[in-house]
Amino acid sequence: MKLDELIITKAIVDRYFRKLTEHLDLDVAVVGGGPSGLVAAYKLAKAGKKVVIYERRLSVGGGMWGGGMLFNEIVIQEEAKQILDELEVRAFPYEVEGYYTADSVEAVSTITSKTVKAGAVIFNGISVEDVVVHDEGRIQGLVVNWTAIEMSGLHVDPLSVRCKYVIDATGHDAEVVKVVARKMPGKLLTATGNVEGEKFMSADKAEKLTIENTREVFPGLYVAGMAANATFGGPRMGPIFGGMLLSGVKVARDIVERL
Ligand code: 48F
Repeated sequence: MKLDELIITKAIVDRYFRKLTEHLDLDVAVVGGGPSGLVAAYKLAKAGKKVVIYERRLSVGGGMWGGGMLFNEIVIQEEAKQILDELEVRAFPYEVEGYYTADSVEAVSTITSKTVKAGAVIFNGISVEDVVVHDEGRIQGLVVNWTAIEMSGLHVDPLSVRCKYVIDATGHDAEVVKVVARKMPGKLLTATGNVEGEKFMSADKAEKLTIENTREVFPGLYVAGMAANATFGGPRMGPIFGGMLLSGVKVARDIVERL
C-alpha cells in the first residue's frame, strides 16, 4: 500500500470536524478530565447521555498520574473500592484494613479507556474560559478556545457550545465557578454567595466533605472533585482518591435524575 499525505490529512480533518459538529449541543459538558471529571463522564455516558470532557492539557488524568509527590501509587479507601472494581482498575489491599493502593498510571489509563468506550467524547487541548448565560438565570453553555491560543496570548475570539448542564471538575482552581462569581458576585449557592476557598489538609474530613459539596452551585452548574471543596470551603486531602471517584459518581447520578 502506497501512502498519501493528503489522504492522511483529509482523514484527520474530516473525522475531527465531524466529531466536533456532532458534539456542539450536549446534555452535559464536563470541564476538566481529572479523576472526578472522568468518572462523571463515564457514568453519564453509561446512562446514555451525550457528554463531552474539555481538557486543557494534552492528557487527561489531572493530578492522578503522579500519585503523591511523584510516587506513582494512589490510595483508595474501602468506600470507593466498588467503583474501582466496576472500572476494572486493580486495587491491592494494604496492610491496614480498609486501605487499598493502585498504580496511578493504570488507574488513569483504564478509567480513561472505560470513559471513552462508554461513549463520552474527550476534546483535549481545549480550555474553557467562560460560560453562556442568556438571561442571567441559568448557564446554557460553555465558551471554549484552544489552549495553544490561551498560552500564546494571541487575541483570538473563542467559540461556544450548548449544554443542559456543566460540571466544573477543574480541581483546586474551580475555574468555571470563579468566572461565574466574578461576573455575578454574590449569586453562588454557597454560604456567602461567593467562592468559599479551599481549607488546610485534613484527609478524613475532606474526603467526606467532597461528596457533600458535590452539588449545584449556580443554576445549571455543578461542582465535582476538588472544585467542590474549593467552592464550598472544604479542606484538601492529598493523594487519596476515593472522594474524587465517588464525587464523579454522585454528580452524574444527580444530573441524570434531572435530565
Ligand atoms: O486537578 P484534577 O485532577 O481534578 P479532580 O478531579 O482531582 C483532584 C486530584 O487530582 C488531587 C486531589 C485529590 O486527591 O487533591 O488534586 O478534582 O484535574 C483537573 C483537570 O482540569 C483541567 C486540568 O488540566 C486538569 O486536568 N482544567 C483545569 N481548568 C480547566 C481545565 C479549564 N479551564 N478548561 C479545561 N480544563
